[in-house]
Amino acid sequence: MPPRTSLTTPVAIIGGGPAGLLLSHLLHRSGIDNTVLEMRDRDYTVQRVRAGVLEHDSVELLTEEGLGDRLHAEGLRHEGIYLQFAGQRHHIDFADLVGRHVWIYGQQEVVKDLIAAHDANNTPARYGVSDVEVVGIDGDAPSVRFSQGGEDFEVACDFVVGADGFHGVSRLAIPEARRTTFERDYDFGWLGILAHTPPSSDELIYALHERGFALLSMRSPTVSRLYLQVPPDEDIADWPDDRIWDELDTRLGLPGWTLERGEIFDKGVTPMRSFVSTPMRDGRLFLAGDAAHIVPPTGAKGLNSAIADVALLRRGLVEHYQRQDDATLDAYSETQLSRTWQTQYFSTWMTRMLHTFTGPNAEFDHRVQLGQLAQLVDSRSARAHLAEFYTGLPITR
Ligand code: FAS
Ligand code: PHB
Repeated sequence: MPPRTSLTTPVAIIGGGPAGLLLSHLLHRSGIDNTVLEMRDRDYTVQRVRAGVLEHDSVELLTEEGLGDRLHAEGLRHEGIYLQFAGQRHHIDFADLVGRHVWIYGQQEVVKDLIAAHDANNTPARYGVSDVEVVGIDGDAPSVRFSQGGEDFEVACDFVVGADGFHGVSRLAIPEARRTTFERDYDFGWLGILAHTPPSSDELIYALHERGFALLSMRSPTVSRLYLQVPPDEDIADWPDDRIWDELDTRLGLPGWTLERGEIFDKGVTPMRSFVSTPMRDGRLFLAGDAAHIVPPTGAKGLNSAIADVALLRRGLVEHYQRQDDATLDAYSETQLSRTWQTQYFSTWMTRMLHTFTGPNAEFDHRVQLGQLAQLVDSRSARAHLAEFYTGLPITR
């Protein structure tokens, strides 16, 4: 067995998704060297279709950190959303209610911008790594072992950041006895499509229909992104394009309004779950993004929560290296778990309000949902509550 090649870096980051790449970028801008280890190849990390909404503060942070040019040039700034139920569509005006807004800019684009920034700074991630193993987080000299291109490596570091998503290895490096997980699965999923057709609405439409939830979103003036609530184990093969468009028409349709159809170039079914793993720090290991928490996408919080985690981590690591002050790092898990449970609350609230549920109380529950939505439309403070959460909690950075 050839010996492992030894490397050193202050911060080893596992996962080259938005959380890992953004933290790496922020640390480099703060003069803190780091290494990103990603198991997939570069192109795969770019082509994965995921989130599409960036909160107010997420856009401010990306812009401050030199990642805003294409976002502001190609992203779509939205002042609100529509809620549709009982055959009517209602606008929730974020700008009027809370003076904040959101941007529509695909997660793929955020990852492309991050990779471009890393290339420009000559700090590319290591792609195609395997057998990643986190070692020694209890002591003050942790390391990460991995293989790449047939060679075995061990990178010694001061800190390990697990940004490797829900299916990653980092979270599992925390001994089970020191880890508690909270989860909730929903008995439905989302069938999502990307289509070459101009969006049929100027802003997102969230619809509760007796046949299930539907969402009209977009990626650009020529690409629409739409979702349908379907059973969790639905087979996409059972959904030819016409059936998808017909069902979207039924759930989103209103007299005098037309849903423009177009060529569907991507479709898939995503299960719905809520998940939190505590703590988000164990010794020299910190967790960020989906590695620690998952929300149903109804509140558009997944990517934005990952951004909030790494913004605070960067601050904590800067204070550690520049001022030998560990207060922010020591409070990281508690601070972000408090924020996480608030976003879990909002994402659950939106999911419960806008999806159809089965079971003995389904009919009663559906009318309660309609009552809740009617109250939202009638009450300015209720609309402001939604607007405050949807545009995003402040990002501490
Ligand atoms: P990610 O999962 O994006 O990145 C983790 C990275 O770690 C991946 O590149 C993975 O390859 C790598 N990795 C894993 N194991 C590794 C190992 N052992 N070694 C090295 N690397 C490893 N959010 C929304 O707001 N709206 C949406 O519509 C939406 N849709 C989604 C659809 C899907 C299918 C999924 C899974 C998520 C969706 N989300 C959505 C949430 C999504 O945006 C996530 O919150 C976001 O990707 C989180 O980013 P990261 O924490 O960086 O995790
Ligand atoms: C998306 O555009 O992919 C999207 C938008 C809003 C959501 C979820 C997904 O709540």
